[in-house]
Amino acid sequence: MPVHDLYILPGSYKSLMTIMAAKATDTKVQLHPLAFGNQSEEYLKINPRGKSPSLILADGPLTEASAIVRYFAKSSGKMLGETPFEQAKVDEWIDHVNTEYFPHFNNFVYQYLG
Ligand SMILES: N[C@@H](CCC(=O)N[C@@H](CS)C(=O)NCC(=O)O)C(=O)O
Repeated sequence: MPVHDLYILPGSYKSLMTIMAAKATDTKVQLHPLAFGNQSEEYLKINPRGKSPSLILADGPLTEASAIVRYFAKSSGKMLGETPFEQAKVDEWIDHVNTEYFPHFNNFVYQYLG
């Protein structure tokens, strides 16, 4: 089983969800912690937006935490749901967290981080 390089920002919930999904799907990842802001030219080739997480695959880099989580589920066949309804329920929760929870969480966190 290949080991994928996963670039993360330690403590970030977007990175954390990919680490949890890797563990839940028994996907092997090698973590590469990044610092906040001002990423290297080398990293900007992986993710030109300079954000994390980013996953390195044989076909190229994959960014966006939800896409990475879905990739782990699809490539392992785990956590996907078996019926179309179960699969839609998985999407329902991912979409719910992305649209209803994370935006408010950001507002809350950035108030304190400045
Ligand atoms: N749309 C991206 C957003 C990723 C994102 O905003 N990552 C933040 C951490 S939660 C980051 O890398 N911040 C560092 C920076 O802005 O320099 C995703 O869902 O993966």
